[in-house]
Amino acid sequence: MSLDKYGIEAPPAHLYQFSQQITAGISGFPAVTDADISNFEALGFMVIHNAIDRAAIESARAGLRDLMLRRDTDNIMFESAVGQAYADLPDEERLDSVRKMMPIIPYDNRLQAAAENAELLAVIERIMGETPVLSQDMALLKPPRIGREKPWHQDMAYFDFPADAAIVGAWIALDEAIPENGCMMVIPGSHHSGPTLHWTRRDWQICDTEVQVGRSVAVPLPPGGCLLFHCLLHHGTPPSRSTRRRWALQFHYRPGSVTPLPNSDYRMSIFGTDGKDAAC
Ligand SMILES: O=C(O)CCC(=O)C(=O)O
Repeated sequence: MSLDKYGIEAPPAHLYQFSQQITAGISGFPAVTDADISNFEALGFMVIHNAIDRAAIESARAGLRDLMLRRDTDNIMFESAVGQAYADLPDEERLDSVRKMMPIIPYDNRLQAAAENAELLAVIERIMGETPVLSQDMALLKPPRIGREKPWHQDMAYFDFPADAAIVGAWIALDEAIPENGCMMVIPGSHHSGPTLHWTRRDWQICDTEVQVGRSVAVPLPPGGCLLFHCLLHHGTPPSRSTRRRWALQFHYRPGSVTPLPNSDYRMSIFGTDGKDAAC
């Protein structure tokens, strides 16, 4: 158990403004067409509603709840706004104090089943053109009122793989996710620009002044909805001041032929700022 190592500094007010909300979605993974796969290549993301059914949502929620209430794991990160009392919170308060758990599937078969969803894997295989392998699994919780932002970033800036590895993220909403409680926001097509410098500021993130706010779109999702996204897509989530909880699962899959690099040297040479005469 730990506290979120990043503080609770508020982001600039304009950072999560958006020009549009993507309210439409493909209904279910089996409905994904070849045109949808081409759209993913062009836009860097795909929105699927009814990706998992009510029973699967409830099963994943129960898995997360049980895991959050365990006191014998070290995979739980609390919101820093909760303060030092985090370890002793009563159960119900604890459920609305956790920001992140990683990993999750080693602890719970229900969460493992969510990551091994055959319909999800089939769509990712079509995107990648080869067999996907799970490379990271986590739960991302946005507690009511205190859920902190996830500043704009590219997931590849966190992964030690060659920068052209076609890693795909799957973000699955277990509660309704809307702008007010911290849904995903993306910059369509931004993956085509390649790696962007990241800075340690409120997080490991793209510099606020570099975010193309005017191009950003919000991706609200109903419970059971899924956002599939390219690992170089610029994305982030705003803080929540809502009274509504926002729980989500996030899985990343790599092409089976791509192997992890032994350390972060290559990643930092691309995404890091040392020696690059850049300012933020
Ligand atoms: O769910 C969130 O708040 C942020 C998700 C995200 O973009 C990430 O962790 O990479």
